[in-house]
Amino acid sequence: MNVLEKTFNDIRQMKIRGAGRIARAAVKALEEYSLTLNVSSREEFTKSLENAGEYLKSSRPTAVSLPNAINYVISNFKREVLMLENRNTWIETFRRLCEDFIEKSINAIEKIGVIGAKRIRDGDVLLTHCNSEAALSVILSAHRLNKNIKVYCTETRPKFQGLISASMLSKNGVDVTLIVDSAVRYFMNKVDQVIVGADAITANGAIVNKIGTSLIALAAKEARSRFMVAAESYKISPQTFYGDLIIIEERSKYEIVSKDWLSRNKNVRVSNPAFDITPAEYIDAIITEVGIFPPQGILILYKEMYGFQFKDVQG
Ligand code: RUB
Repeated sequence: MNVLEKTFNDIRQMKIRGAGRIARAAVKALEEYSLTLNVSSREEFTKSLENAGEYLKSSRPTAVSLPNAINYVISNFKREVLMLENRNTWIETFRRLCEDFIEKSINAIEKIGVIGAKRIRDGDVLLTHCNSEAALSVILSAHRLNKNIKVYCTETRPKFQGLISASMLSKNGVDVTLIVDSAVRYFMNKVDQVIVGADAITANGAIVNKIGTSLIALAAKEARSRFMVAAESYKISPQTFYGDLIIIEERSKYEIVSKDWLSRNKNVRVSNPAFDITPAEYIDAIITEVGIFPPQGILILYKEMYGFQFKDVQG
């Protein structure tokens, strides 16, 4: 199995998971793959990277960080490679672009922590869902500033990523309580702020995150608790401005029930969407590496950072 197949399988089987980690793993795989390419023309080299990129993009459909990261390194490469004559310089340029993306995306998580921690007050009770590096960065950064915080972690059925968060926070000395997903409303009156990550941010400021997030947002709104999202700017999907929808991944029913149970209950249909959509009106703010934005301002941020140009839509 080559590096592309291994990374594809690891992402699909969720050995590598979480939107940021998926993006970095895919870029690293592309970088390693580029070193193995034995081609003599720029065009062939670029085409091979594009094909490999499309293959990796198809590993999981929802996290926009994955296509955005791949498009970012390949489109920058295509711009730079026009000036380069020999194979070694193409490889070196692509390697630099990949490493640059990986470094920037790790720094972004740090920065989100620094910025987001300012919004957490001493004595705050927080709630987080699933396992998001960006959300945990905010919580841990507040903890390091000696803010006295308590955190509820949902277990996050069916894959229990909440246990990873609870364990990580607790190992870092944070006061953590693990709860089942359906207990969220029961505890919400005690919660000052919910903080979650995102797999995608749409042009109208909605976020796509682990299934159950939108229900938590609903409970937070009812209880007047703040609902904060921590996400790197490369999770914004400009394509949603033109009407494209984020595809919600449907995962195996066997993540929920055993084969044995299903064989005894043949008429029961099982549905297992992995993500849901929280509309902008349920979100107080989106914490990014460059600052805190109201969800409705997200396209302006994207335009400013990535030079997004409105294009003419062809029929
Ligand atoms: C993970 C999940 C995370 C986001 C953000 O889902 O929904 O909240 O990916 O994570 P899964 P991060 O476990 O199915 O990949 O902030 O680490 O990018």
